[in-house]
Amino acid sequence: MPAMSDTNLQPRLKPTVKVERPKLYKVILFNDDFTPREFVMRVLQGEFRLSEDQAYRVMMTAHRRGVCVVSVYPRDIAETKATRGTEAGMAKGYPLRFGTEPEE
Ligand code: TYC
Repeated sequence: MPAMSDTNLQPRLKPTVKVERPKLYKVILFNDDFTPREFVMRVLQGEFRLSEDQAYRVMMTAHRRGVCVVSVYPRDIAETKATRGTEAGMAKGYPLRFGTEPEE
């Protein structure tokens, strides 16, 4: 215990507030045998704002390997974009599917 004369009676000027960086979520594109390549690219460009080049690479990676990470976002943005992408396919009768997964 410090002697009373050593005790700092000044109020702390800076409150200690800890903010954590929100966890990011991956949006995953799943391959299927029916959705046209052009349509997948259109969704990637429109909903996920990928360039034509990026959209082609992501689409072809999912086509060849089964899945591809499109991008990472905070949780609610990732979920909204995945839902909108999946619904864009449903509206045309395609089984196109996007999912989300937390980043490690
Ligand atoms: N495999 C589809 C076809 O050959 C194209 C496709 C690519 C569909 C990627 C979905 O995530 C996908 N028409």
